[in-house]
Amino acid sequence: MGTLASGISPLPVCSSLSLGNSIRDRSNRDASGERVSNCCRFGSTGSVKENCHSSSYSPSPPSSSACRVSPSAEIKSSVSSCRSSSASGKFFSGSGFRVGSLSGSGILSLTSIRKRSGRKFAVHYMAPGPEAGFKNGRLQSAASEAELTKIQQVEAHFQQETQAVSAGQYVVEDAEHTLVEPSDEFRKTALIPSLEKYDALYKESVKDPDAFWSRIASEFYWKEKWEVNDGKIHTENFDIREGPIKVEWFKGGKTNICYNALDRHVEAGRASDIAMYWEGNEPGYDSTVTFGQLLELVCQVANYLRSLGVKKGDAVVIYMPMLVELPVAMLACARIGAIHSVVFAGFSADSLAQRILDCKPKVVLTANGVMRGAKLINLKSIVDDALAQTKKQGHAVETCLVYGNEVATKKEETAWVGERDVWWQDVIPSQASRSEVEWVDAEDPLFLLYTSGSTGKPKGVLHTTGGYMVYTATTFKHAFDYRPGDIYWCTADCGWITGHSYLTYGPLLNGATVVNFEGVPTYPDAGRCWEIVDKYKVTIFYTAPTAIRSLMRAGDEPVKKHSRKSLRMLGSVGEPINPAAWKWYYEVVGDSRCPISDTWWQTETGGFMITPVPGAFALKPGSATFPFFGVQPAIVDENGKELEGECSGYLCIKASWPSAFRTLFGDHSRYETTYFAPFKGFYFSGDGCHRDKDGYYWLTGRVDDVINVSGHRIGSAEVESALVLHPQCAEAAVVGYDHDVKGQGIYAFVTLVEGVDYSEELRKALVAKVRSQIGPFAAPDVIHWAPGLPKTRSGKIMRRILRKIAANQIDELGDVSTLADPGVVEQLIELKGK
Ligand code: 6R9
Repeated sequence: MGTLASGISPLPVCSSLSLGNSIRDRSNRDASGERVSNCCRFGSTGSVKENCHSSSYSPSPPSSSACRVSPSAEIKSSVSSCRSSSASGKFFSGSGFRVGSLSGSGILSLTSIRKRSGRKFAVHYMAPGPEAGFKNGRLQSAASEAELTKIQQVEAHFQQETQAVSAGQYVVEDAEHTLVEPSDEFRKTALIPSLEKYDALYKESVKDPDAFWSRIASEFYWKEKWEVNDGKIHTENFDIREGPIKVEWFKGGKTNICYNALDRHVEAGRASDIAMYWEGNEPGYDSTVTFGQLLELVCQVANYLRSLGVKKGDAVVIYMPMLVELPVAMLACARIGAIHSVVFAGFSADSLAQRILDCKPKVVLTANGVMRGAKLINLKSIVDDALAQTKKQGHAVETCLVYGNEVATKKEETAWVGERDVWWQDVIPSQASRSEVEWVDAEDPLFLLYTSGSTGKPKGVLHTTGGYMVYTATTFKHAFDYRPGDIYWCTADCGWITGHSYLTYGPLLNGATVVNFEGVPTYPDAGRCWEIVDKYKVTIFYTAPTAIRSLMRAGDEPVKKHSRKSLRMLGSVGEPINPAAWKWYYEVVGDSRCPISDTWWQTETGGFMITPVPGAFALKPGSATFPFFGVQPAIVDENGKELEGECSGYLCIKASWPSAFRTLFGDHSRYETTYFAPFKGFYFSGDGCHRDKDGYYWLTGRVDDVINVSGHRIGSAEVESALVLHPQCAEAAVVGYDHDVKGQGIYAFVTLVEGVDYSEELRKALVAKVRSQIGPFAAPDVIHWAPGLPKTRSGKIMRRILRKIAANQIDELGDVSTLADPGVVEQLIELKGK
C-alpha cells in the first residue's frame, strides 16, 4: 500500500459482491420448483445457470458465496452487453421479446431476451458458437434450424417464468443483472431518448470538451464572451508531477449566476411564473414565490449587503434554516459578487466559529429560531456563542442580520447584541427592489462550502462561477429529464452541496419551479412527503437513501394513501442506495412508472458525475450507471494503474469538468495532496467502485470505511447491504473494532422494522444472512440493537460515533451536537451488550 496517502484504506476484496446480489429472494423457488440461485437465470433445459462476475481486481480467491462459472453445453448464461464498448446495442423485437445482439469481434450471438410488458426483469442467455444466423442485430433467414429451435425453447421457458414472476412467486434478485428500462411513454418525450444519442453526445464531450461546453454555455447570458486560445476555452493540470494543479473554464467570460437564474427568466416574460413553493415544518404553513417576487427579494438583500460595504470577493456566512430567505441570501451574494459560505444550521457553535474564523466575514445572516419536527432549535443563541468565540480569537463580525422566525421564537424572547444585531424585517423590506448586477469573471469565486476530511479541520471547498453555472444547469436538465412545467422537489438542505447545486442554482437556472421544505420527512407522520407531492403536483422528487429507508420502515400504507400520480422521475443522492431500498422506491413510491436517477457526485465535484440519463438506457437497481457528459472516470488499483473492463478499485477522474472545485480555501497544497497526490495524473474521489461487464458503475462507499478482518477486506456497505436483506432489518451501520485475533472485528448496529422485537433468534438469523450473502469471514461479531442511528441532518451516518461506542470509548464521543437527534447516542450506549 506504499503508494497510498495516509488515511486511504485498501479496497474490499470483491466489490461485485457488495450490492449486486442483494435484493431479497422471496421464496427462492422458480416455477418448476427448483432452487433459484442468487439471481434469475434459466437455461433452456430449465436448470439453474449460475453466472460469474468475479473481479479482475480481486487479489484473493472468490468467497464461498461468489458465483462460479458453470458453463452449459447448451446455452451459456451471460450478462447482456447493452453498453460494453464492443456492443452494437441494436435490438429487434418479436412476439413481445427483445433480442439483443453483440457484434464485437464479428461473432454475433444472442445475448438477451426480455419481456417488455408486465414486470420488468432481465434474463440473459448466450447462444452457442458463432451464430451465422445473426447479422447486425437482425435474424437472417440463414439461421440454422437448431438455432431457431433453441430460441423457441428459450421463449417458451421464459414465458413460464414470466407468469411465475407476475404471480408473485419470486422476485428477480440480482441487481447487477436486472435491467429496468424506461417505459415507451417516458422515452417518447425524453430529451435524450436513446443510447445512440447519449453515446454520440458523450463521445463528443470527451473528444472535444471545448466545443461541447462552449455550445451549451452559449445558451446562458454572458456580458462578455470567454477567451478562446487555440480553440481551447479551458486549461487544466491534473498531474502533480507537471506542476501546480490548476483548473479554469470560460476564463475571461463575464457573467452573473443570479442574473441567469432570475433576471433572464423575468426578462423573458416569466415574472409571474412560480419559482418556489415553500412548505413549512407545520402542515398548513406555506407560501408561493414567483420569479418576479424572488428577484425583488434578492435585490433588496443585495442592496442591504452593499449598504454595509460588502463587495465583490468578500465572504458572507449564512447560518439559516430552510426558509425562502436562505436561497435568497445565497443569490443576493452571487448578485453582488460576494462569496457565500453557507453553514448548515445544525452545526454547533464551535463548528460555526471555526468556519467564520477561516473566511472572516463582515456579516453573518441567520434566523432567531426554527422548528424541526416537534423540536425547537434556538439558532440565535448558537450564533451568539460562535460570534463571542470569534471575537475572542480576533475576528469581530460587524453585523448579524437576524430573520425573525416568529413561528419558532418570539422576537422579544431573542437575546440581542445591540450594536451588532439587526432584524431582517426592520431593514430588508425598505430596500429598493432593483439592484445592479455585478458582472464577474467566470473564474471569480462563487461560494465556499466546508466539508469534512480525514483530519479534524474541515476543508473549504471553493467553487467558481462560470463552469459551475453551466454544469449544474446541464446536469439538472438531463439527469432529471427536466422540461418546462415540471414541479421539482429536492429534500436537501442548502447547508449541503445538494441544496446549492440542485435546490437553488441548477433548477433556477433552468427556470424550474422548486419545492423548498422546511421540515423533516416523517413529521407529523410518515405520509408527509406524499402529501406534499400531491399538494404541489410534484413531478420530480429527489431525496437520499436514508430518507427512503426510514419511510420504507413505516410500510407501504402511508405511501399508498396518497395518489402520487404527478410523479414522473425520482432521484437519489448521498450514499449508495441498496437494491432493496431502490426497489421499494421504484415500485411503491413510483408505482413502477418513474425512472430513478441515482446520482453520484460530491461537494468537490459541484455537480453530478455518474448518473443515469433516464430516457437513454436501462437502469440497474443500486448502480449510478454511466458518466455524465464530459466526465472521464477511471478505476485504478492501489498502484494507480488504470483498470479496464470489469473491475473494482479506486474511483478517479481523468480530466477536469466545468464545475470541478478549484482549490481548498486558503490551502492549495492540501487540495493537491488530498486529491491529486494519491494517484498521479488523476483526481481521486475517495470512493471505491466496481464496473460490471456491461460498463455500469457501482459505488461501494468511501474507502475509509473498509474493515480488514483476518486479512479479508470487507466494505462496511457490503455487510450493511447483506443485513438489510433480512426482512426484519430496516437499517444497518457497520464499523470495525479492534479484535485480538482477527485484527479487526465487525460490529453491526441494526435497526429493526417497526413492531419487531429483539431476540437471540433474530440475532442469529442476521449473522446467518451475512454469512450466506458474503461468506463466513464477513459474519458480524457483534449485533448491537439500535432504535435509531446517529445521523447528520443530511442523513449521513456518523460512523465516528459508532466506532467509539463499538470500542467502548464512550467518554471520547466528541461533538454530537451536529446530529439530527443527539438523543440516539444515549439510547445506543444504554443498549450496549443487550
Ligand atoms: C452529493 C454529496 C460525497 C460522498 C461521495 C460518496 C457518497 C454521494 C452517492 C454516493 C453512492 C451515490 N455519495 N452520492 N455514494 N452513490 N449516488 O453527497 O456530496 O456530501 O460531499 O458526499 O457521498 O461516498 O464521496 P458529499
